[in-house]
Amino acid sequence: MNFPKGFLWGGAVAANQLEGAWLEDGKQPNVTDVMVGIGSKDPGLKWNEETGKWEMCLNPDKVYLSHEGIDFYHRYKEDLALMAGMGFNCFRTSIAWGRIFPNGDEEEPNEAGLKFYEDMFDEMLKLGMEPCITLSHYETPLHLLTEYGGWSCPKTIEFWKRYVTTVFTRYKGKVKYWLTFNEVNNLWKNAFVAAGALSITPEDKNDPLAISEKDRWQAYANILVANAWTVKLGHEIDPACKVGCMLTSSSVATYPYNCDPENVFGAYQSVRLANFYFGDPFCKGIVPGYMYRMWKENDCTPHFSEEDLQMIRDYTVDYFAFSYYRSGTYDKTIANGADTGGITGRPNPYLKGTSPEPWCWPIDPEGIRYVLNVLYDRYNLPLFIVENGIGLDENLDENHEIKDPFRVEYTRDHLIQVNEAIKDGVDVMGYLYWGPIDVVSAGTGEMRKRYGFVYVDRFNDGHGTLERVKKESYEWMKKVCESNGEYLEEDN
Ligand code: BGP
Repeated sequence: MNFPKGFLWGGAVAANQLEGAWLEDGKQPNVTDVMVGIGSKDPGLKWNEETGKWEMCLNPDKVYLSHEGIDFYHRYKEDLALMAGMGFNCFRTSIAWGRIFPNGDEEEPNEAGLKFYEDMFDEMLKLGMEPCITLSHYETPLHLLTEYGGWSCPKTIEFWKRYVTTVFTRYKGKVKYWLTFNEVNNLWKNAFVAAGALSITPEDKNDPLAISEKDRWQAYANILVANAWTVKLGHEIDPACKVGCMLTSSSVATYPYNCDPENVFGAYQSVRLANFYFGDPFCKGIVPGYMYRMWKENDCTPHFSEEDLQMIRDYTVDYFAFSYYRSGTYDKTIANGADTGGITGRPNPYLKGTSPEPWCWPIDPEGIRYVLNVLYDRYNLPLFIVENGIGLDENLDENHEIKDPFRVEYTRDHLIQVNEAIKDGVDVMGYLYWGPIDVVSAGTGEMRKRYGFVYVDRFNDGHGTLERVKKESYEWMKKVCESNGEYLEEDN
């Protein structure tokens, strides 16, 4: 195989999907705390006529599994040891911004939060795993939204600069790989979660998700500026660290459904409006013309000052990190759909799905080779796969075990295509499997959609012992990581 020496092998999770302790040690609610899953249409917010603001109002009939997660907050040493036991040399998680600045606009940070992550990163390093840390994984402090409108308000840039300066300084020398905004390119369809944006002068006081296009695209502009500041501050505070962007890039594998020129251009345009519209500013320092055209035609052009545009030009990212789960198709005759896996569209007759479940995604290993080549050709930056994995409805068998050959097949087939991309000349930094331990699903807010090489005993209704059990795939992944991928040759 062709995996370079020093290739990063590991797994990825997110604070809001596994830590739990949602209000412990000073933390205040963030965006995901008021949602059962990021796809839910009714966040736990209600308009208060008295104060003239949105306020948290959770639905008593719903189970917010993320509030307890898998109790990683108290069990992370045990869990990180399980991860290192697979030969991981890298582990990705996020810092919950609301543990460091609970409401987001405080002058001083919360020491308990800073200490928690310092101990966690030290534990990773002790176990031989490089921390790869996401600064915001859908975890914008809720107060920034209800008080200011979140990212649609330029004040949030200043709060963000204070947050990243604090963590870059505190974790200098510990964290080499930083990621800015997880899958921020979901902004086009989910500004509330992806961009932490909320209208504080709502037209519809019954729908917190209703946001004007003007506010949506001003959030986009503010995030581009904040991303540039993150690169600048990261390099000034810790010259040894690398700052990358993180986009969902299943959408790059959007295939024209047939050779109708309108489907060919339509598929290409779909990729630009779902992925490159962030990749181009983050990696090339330009706000693309196809965005100005779209804004003009819809009368929602955001404001960029000359300083903003200069920052965006001067401070582009060091690498491009992305998630890949599946491909999609574009057919002009039907509307484009999307979920946490990426763009949907008409089902691809050449691909089979993961499972009969509603979250059944088509399996397309060649798609990851395609995405790696397209992104490398466009941006010529090191590429880091920081999410790829398969969610399955699994349960312990009578021997208290889980045999998961499907997960081995999915992961092997994708890694073999990553190897093909490396042979194509693509500079691939590493592969982090999404959900190496069962976590709360982002899209559906379920425990039932299990990704892990390690099972966690918790169920959708919230009950469970939280016991950890290695699945059969655990030993397979250990062989792959410890052999720097060579095992894939024997095992194929
Ligand atoms: C991505 C998120 C992750 C993860 C993944 C799988 O969008 O970055 O948080 O959840 O999707 O999606 P799901 O959990 O919905 O299966």
